[in-house]
Amino acid sequence: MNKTGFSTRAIHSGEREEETGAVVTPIYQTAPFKFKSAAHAASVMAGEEKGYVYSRGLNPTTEVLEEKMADLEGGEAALAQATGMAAISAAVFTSIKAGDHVIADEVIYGSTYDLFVDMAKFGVEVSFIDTSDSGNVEDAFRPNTKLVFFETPANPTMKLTDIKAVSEIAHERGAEVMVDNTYMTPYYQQPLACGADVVVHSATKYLNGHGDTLGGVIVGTSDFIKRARHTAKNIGGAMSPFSAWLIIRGMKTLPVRMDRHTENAMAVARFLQSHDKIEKVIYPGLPEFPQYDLAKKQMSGFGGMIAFLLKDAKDVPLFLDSLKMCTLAVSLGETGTLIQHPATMTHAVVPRDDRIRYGIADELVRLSVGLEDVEDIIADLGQALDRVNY
Ligand code: LCS
Repeated sequence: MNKTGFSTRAIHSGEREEETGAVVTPIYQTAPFKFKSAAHAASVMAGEEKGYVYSRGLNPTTEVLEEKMADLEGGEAALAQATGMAAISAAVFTSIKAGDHVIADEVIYGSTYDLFVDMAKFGVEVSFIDTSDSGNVEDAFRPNTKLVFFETPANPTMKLTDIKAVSEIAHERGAEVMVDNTYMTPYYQQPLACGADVVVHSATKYLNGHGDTLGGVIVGTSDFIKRARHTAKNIGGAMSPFSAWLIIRGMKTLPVRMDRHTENAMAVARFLQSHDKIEKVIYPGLPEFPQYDLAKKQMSGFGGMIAFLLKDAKDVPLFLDSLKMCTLAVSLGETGTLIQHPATMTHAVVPRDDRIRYGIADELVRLSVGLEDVEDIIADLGQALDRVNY
């Protein structure tokens, strides 16, 4: 299916001819699978032939999602996990060992940041730096650096990292590059084609798109995914077949949803930009975005995430509490517009001084622009901003 278009592949890749003629991938809601014989069991367990054994390791429904994601990201193989964090932990534990050094961007999702902070107790050193400046990446390298990890755009500040430039620096020095592609999805950005080695996702977000399940995916070479599957099987964070089924269903409409998210976000960004109570709007689709040229080079669309700063942090609670339709909730990438305050919500785990230094200001609000009529999103934001007085 590789030569067909992205939308076609989002629908058809990985899908199988079912014996029953089922057109939609069935949910194989089973923990174990029956062996044909003792000899068959021994051969499958020894890895001499492929077979399903136990859904913590491999499940036919989840496998359809894995093959679809591998194809869409342009990787050799993929592994689905119960959550984005399960996928990121399994991928990181596959990549590194005690004594290694990791370079991580300082602006990443709060739990990912926390995971890297925790790595110290396993004898792994992590340097949090600003990877948007490739020079910083070069400077942070040590002889034992094995992994460079970043999100682009970064949650929540929208800062971009040049995947190609950082991959070249890392590869010259023998390190792997892992990119969290949750914000863009493979529809808008394919990190492997830019030189990265591994892609991770929270499938909870745009891939599923409907906010009704958690999920995570790792994409990479067959060798990396084989090793990750081994690690992940022992950690135990397998994706449930029902979650896989929901995410497969969501992904069939990924391109149409992403295009509408982008169209709505562009209009909302322009509205916020023109509003006198807003200090600054950060959206990669605006020509004023500091890395607009990199955005156009590395992404084929700008997505549905916007960050903006109110003029005064003390007005954030009143603004959020005044919204009538936009939902005050963490998470992102679903049908309805979600709004949250990173300083007190998704990034509350980052110590305040570090957080401010990283640009995650107290005034910063994160908006996941949904698929509602854009006039209604703008009207709701407008009436809430009217309640804020300076
Ligand atoms: N990567 C990114 C970029 C994320 O935004 C998240 C979750 C994860 C990984 C982890 O995925 P999960 O385990 O939740 O599936 N981001 C969230 C957020 O911004 N608000 O709530 C969750």
